[in-house]
Amino acid sequence: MTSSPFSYNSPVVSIEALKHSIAYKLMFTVGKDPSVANQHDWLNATLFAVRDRMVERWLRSTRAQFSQDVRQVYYLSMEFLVGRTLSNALLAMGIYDEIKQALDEMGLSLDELLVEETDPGLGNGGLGRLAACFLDSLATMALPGRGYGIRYEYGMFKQNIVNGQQAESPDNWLEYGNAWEFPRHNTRYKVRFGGRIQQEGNKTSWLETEEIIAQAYDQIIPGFDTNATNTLRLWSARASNEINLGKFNQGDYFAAVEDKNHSENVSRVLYPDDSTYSGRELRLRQEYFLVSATIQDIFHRHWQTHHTLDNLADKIAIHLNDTHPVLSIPEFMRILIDEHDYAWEDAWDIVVQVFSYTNHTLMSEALETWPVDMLGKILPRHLQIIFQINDHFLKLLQAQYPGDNELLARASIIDETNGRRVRMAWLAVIACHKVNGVSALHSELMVQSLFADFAHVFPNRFCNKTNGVTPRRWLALANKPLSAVLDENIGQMWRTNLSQLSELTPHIDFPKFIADVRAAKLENKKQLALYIAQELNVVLDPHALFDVQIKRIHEYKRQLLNVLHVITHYNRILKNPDANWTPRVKIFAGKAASAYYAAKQIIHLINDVAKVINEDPRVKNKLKVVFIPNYSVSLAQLIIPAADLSEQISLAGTEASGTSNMKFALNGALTIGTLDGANIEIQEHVGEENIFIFGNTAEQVEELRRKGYNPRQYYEQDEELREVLNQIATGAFSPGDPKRYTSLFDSLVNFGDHYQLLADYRSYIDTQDKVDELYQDKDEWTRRAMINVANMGYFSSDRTIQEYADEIWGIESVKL
Ligand code: 26V
Repeated sequence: MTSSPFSYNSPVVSIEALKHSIAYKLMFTVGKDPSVANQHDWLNATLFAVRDRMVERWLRSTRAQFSQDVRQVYYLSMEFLVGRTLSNALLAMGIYDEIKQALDEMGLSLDELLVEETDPGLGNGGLGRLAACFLDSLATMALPGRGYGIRYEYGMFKQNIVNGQQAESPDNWLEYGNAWEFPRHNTRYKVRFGGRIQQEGNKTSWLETEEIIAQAYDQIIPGFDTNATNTLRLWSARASNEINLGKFNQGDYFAAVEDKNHSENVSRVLYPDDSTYSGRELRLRQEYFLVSATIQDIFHRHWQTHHTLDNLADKIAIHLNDTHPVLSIPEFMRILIDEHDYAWEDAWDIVVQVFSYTNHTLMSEALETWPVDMLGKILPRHLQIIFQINDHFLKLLQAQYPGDNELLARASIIDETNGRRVRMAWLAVIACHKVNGVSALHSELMVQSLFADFAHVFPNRFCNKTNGVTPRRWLALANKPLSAVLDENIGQMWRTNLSQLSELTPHIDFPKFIADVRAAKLENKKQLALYIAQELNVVLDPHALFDVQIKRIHEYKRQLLNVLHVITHYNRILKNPDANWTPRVKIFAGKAASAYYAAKQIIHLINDVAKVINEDPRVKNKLKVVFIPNYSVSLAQLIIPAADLSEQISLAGTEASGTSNMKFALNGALTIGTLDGANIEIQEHVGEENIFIFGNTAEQVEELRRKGYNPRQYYEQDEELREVLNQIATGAFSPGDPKRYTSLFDSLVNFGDHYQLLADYRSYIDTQDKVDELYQDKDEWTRRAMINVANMGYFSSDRTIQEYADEIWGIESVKL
């Protein structure tokens, strides 16, 4: 055992014992003879061997949580994007090198096995990945918490690029089984839908419902360098009647199993659209399915230890990851009132103390509202409770602001102006004791715009919790070359205390340090170049500037602005081919929601532009453009450490926080970005000189909108911009289909340019010129990148979670 303050305790494990357990698992759990086992079998054998060791910690942790009877947080989320698990588990348990050696001695390669593991895509993007970083931090800090979500049978669709366009195919991620999950055949709850309500005196009953069974599947979330672990519990739908016996006996087998399929559809597939809220009935059923199973489970657990529900508020905190699980509020009320005879006010008191909610977007298209009729049909009792909550709240409001009927209409949970819909965010704000945004700017805008009325009524309710990312996955695991350099200079403890990165500061002046960091970056770039050569058949110069924008494709994120820069740069190279160009590689990745036409057009354009530029012999290695298909957590782990430049160019006021901005800076990329989301706080931490900020501020964006923004004016006045837009409009990049991008051109020049690309274009281009110039001085570039790294400590999700624990949930670490 080591006890140095600069390194972690490493467990004593024998390589022989590891080899033995892997071979044992291959035979007795996978059921294969070593002579015929394939890579996947060996992966599973390794994984089971590792899992066994995690289980010991898991049982100990769970026992400690129970016996210490501490307050618990339950994190409810429709999405968890946990990424691949094996490598993270090895790192958490401190046996990475040992397993590598054991496999090596068995003639196997850990690196090859690791990429065999399926990356579960149970989320869309930022919100789901944040949930996964939070689970990692909770476990690492021994905070008692559990994640609850849905075990979708199909995750986020797979993206292929066919003739430059996105094509989607289903992600059957469970096809070859999932060795990490523990099916809990005895942890099942009935989830009911439909039916009617019956009132008898004070007693309300919900009758004649249809039923589905929710079955639990557990996954261990290991903490890093600790015995503490937590649990992620995902629900899967089972039919309550396996087969319809009536129909079966009539000989109609298919009709008999049809109902079963229908019920099980509830957990079939993740909704892959995070830009527009769809209002589909199946989505509402999914949300209630998560909520109902979870709240029943929480009550069940609580009852087992306390035999009363009176002390719920002392013992549990429930957190809502956006409004998606907000039906847990009326569900919680329903169980207390209808099943445990609580008075309405007493139940409400508990609710307000227990629940809290995070808002992740201000964009009106993404805010959930459900038609009153639909909610009433599927969840009649819940709708009734929502009306009661609304009445209760509006009475208070009326007392406080008598006669202000407009305020009452605006603040009502029921939106009467829009065909009678239930505003889920309003319900969350009214019922939760804390509501937080995810960056300083976002939290400020949240109380100034979306929730302005509520901020007056509940001044202490709103707060900010700036997002963070886990340094275990996003630095230690993803970037081994840089981690080694950090370890050598400041020790290893940054993994659990990221502010220690500040100790790098004095090292930044040493040429050897800068050279080591540069060598690490080059190694990462070569790895990525290898992947791109193999997958896309495009050869990259690893010495070129790797300029990366990877995230969901959305108009507000402005991938199109990046494309305008690509074309501008291309035109300049053609006009002056012999100038001293900084070689650049423009890298894009991201999925577009399948029905989001404009986003799909952007993908098509990127690929069209890439084809023209990459095939133009005049450009050679000065500029390359690649679109990497099927963006995922594991691809992010490959791409981010290889980036020199991170593109964070959303229109100011639209990106709630961003989290990849943090991952890039932590991995030694410089940011080019707007003053939006967490970019602002990154700038505050790394210093203005060490980040490329451009464009209008959120205030200027608003002002421009107020005064009447006219994009055509920019088009007419900026010759270089005009040329680029004309090329797109006239088919310079789509010669076989010259009209392909006329509507895209129109949306920018003639139809208002909603995200103000043209207004920020000149400032963006000029800033990109500064990027080129700085990259010519490699040492200075690396120096600034390392100043970024040294100042990223604040953006650890450990810091974020500590703030949630102290200021929202009131939970403390378990003693182990
Ligand atoms: C909305 C919807 C609408 C209904 C259908 C399914 C669905 C799924 C997700 C969403 C919300 C998307 C919100 C989101 O992911 N926001 C991102 O959250 C990140 C973590 O806080 C933050 O860094 C990003 O800036 C923000 O866009």
